[in-house]
Amino acid sequence: MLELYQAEGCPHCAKVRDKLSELGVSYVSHTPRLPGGEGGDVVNRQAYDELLALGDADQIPFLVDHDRGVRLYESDAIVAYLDGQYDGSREARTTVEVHKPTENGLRGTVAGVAGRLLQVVR
Ligand SMILES: N[C@@H](CCC(=O)N[C@@H](CS)C(=O)NCC(=O)O)C(=O)O
Repeated sequence: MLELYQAEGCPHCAKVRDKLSELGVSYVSHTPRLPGGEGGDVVNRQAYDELLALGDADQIPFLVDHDRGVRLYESDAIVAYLDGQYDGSREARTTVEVHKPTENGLRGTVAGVAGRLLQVVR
């Protein structure tokens, strides 16, 4: 199951929603807060607390892929990840490279796009 923390009016989130629609992938949407560079008003306290607990930043979009144990920020990285993992018409070409854990947790890159990969469980 995929869960997306996002907001209407956030152009980065729209890119991810568009990709999910294009691929026909179902997902659960959460709107923790309104969009905005400095962070908009919290509109769903539970979703907001989840975002902070599952991620490491108050930033949207944020994708959680429960089936693959992946948590990811950065819209371009999320789009590349979805293309690689969920486009059945293409070869799965996303490679997940996990670097050494740092004090900030696991860091990595997805499909060559700088993203922040928080967890991979295989
Ligand atoms: N580079 C990020 C930018 C995302 C972004 O700026 N999101 C805004 C909401 S529209 C946000 O969460 N800003 C708060 C922050 O970055 O701390 C992406 O492409 O996902």
